[in-house]
Order: sequence, then structure tokens, then C-alpha cells
Amino acid sequence: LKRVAGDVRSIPEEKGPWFPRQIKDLDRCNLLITKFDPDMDQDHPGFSDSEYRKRRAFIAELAFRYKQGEPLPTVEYTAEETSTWREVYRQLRSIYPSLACRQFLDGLQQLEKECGYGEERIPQLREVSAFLKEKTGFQLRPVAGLLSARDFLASLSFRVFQCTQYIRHSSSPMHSPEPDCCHELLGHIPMLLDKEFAVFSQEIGLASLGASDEDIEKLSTLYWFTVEFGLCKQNGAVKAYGAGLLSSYGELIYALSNKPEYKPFNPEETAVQPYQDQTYQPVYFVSENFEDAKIKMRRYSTTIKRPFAVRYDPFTCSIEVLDQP
Ligand code: HBI
Ligand code: FE
Repeated sequence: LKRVAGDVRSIPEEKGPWFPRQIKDLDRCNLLITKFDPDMDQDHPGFSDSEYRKRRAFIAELAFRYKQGEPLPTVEYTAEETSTWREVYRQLRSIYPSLACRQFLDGLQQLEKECGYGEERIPQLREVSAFLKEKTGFQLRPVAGLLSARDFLASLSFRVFQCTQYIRHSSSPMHSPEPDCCHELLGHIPMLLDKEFAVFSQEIGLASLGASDEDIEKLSTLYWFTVEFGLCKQNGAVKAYGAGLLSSYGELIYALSNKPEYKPFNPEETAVQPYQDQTYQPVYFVSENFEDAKIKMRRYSTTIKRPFAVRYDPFTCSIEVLDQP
């Protein structure tokens, strides 16, 4: 059922790797990376918990069956899952006011007021997606686990955010080796409510379409140090906007302490910085503001070599491919 990494699909008569042209093509962007999967990884906190693995398989199945445009599946979360969420929410919520950027706090406040966010229950993707769509045009789609960078980035071109729907193992509420609903709902969603950040996210996606494996690796690293672990300046202080930070109590505090090294965000340098997915980052990149990050990223994207240019048509939710870059 699961396909493994390394399977790059291409259409013979076309130059370069295949990419989705229409939003419904995202049904084919489902290549999973099994690196941190509880069935494959002996260090996963749920590896020896057969109940947890069964639950994960059930929720994964909902994502495998999903087709673009269908209503998003609802998961009836158990008391144990809700209690994991409560603990994560309570801990993180208490440190956000001093460590998270303004856009994140603003987004979270809207979600708490208008979209049922709180300690008491895990929000359903369906309601969150509808809310997001009204605010910035982003929508959610369920995914069974960690997706290949190519497929994950491609979906951003359509303002589609691929979201896991399971929750981390209850034995380890403060850390998850893979994305889970705490990471998506708390880390990513508040930021996707910001218009400028939504543009930034979609543009990384558009830059990735049909790019070489090498360029995908660089874009993925840029995504990592911005959308996942980015810091920005605000009123003379450094704040977090990266979802990997905003969904990890330990790393959020660490990243904004005086321990790690900071470098100014500069796409050429950031794109080749080695990164960590097992422990805290050794270095974080600080953006002046989103406007500046967006301009720098746009300039970087023009240096990616492709024999064509792409444009997103919001009326048909499709990608126009133009002859010349
Ligand atoms: N897959 N489900 C999921 N969620 C992510 O946040 C995610 C992903 N695959 C790759 C990825 N993020 C990034 O780190 C980049 O490689 C694009
Ligand atoms: Fe993420």
C-alpha cells in the first residue's frame, strides 16, 4: 500500500519530472517517507504499542482513500488522545505569548474565538480547513504521514496543506519524531491564516514544480529553516514563526535562549545548511520580516533552472505552464 521514496514519475515526452497541473492531480502526490513511521522505526515511542499502531493504520486508511474535493474525514478521538492534546496545548499555550511572533498569536486567537481551538478537544480538519479557506484560501487535505518533499511542496502551489490527522503517542506528549495533528494544528495552521505567509508558502511550492532533485533538496532545506524552524525580528526582539518550533515545547525555549547560533536568512546560504531531524537545530535563521523573506525567496527562485515558467490560475485551480521562464 505504501510506496517508497525514489520513485520519480515522469512523462516521457516532457522535460523533467512530472508535476500536478490541476488540483485533482494532488491525488497522485502521495509518496510517503517511512523514516519515522511507528511500524518501521524501532525508536518510535509507539513501536511496541500494538493498539497505537492499529489506530494509526485506521487513520492512515482515511487518508489513503481520500480524493480531492471530498469532505474531509472526521476522526472520533478517544479520551486518551484528547488528553494528550490537552497536555500539549496547555504547555505550549503558556509560552506562546512571550516567544511566538505576532502573526502566530493573532492566528491562534482567531482559531480560539471562531474555530473551536482549546484544550478540551482536538479540532477536526474539516472545520479548520473551511475556516482557513475563508481567510487565506488555503485548504487542508489528509495525509497518512511524512510525505516526500516533492509531493509536499507541490501541494503548496495549490494552497493545499497536507495534514496528518493522528496524534503522537501518549508516552511522549512533548515530542514527536514525525508530524502529527499537534504539529499541524498548533504549529502550521495559525501561520497559514496570515495572508503574507500564505503567499510565501505558495511561492515555495510553485518554485518546486518540475524542479530537479537537487533543487528540490535546496527548496526543502529552505522550507525547513523558514516554515518549520524560522525566527523573525519583531519590535527589536527575536520571535518564532516556524511550526517545528511552535509545536515543540523544548525546542521553542531552546531556540529563543542564548544557546543556539543565529544567522541572517539568506536563501543561497540557507539552502545548503545541513539540518537535523533527530534533535534540536544547531543554527537558526532570522528573517527581518516576512516581506523581506518573501522578496529574498522570490529572487532565489528565479535562479532555479527550468525550461518553462509556471503560474497559478486561481479561477480554475490549475497551473499554467509557459514556454519561457
Ligand atoms: N510531510 N506530512 C508532511 N508534513 C510536513 O510538514 C512535511 C512533509 N514532508 C516534507 C516536509 N514537511 C518538509 O520538511 C520539506 O521536506 C518540504
Ligand atoms: Fe511541518
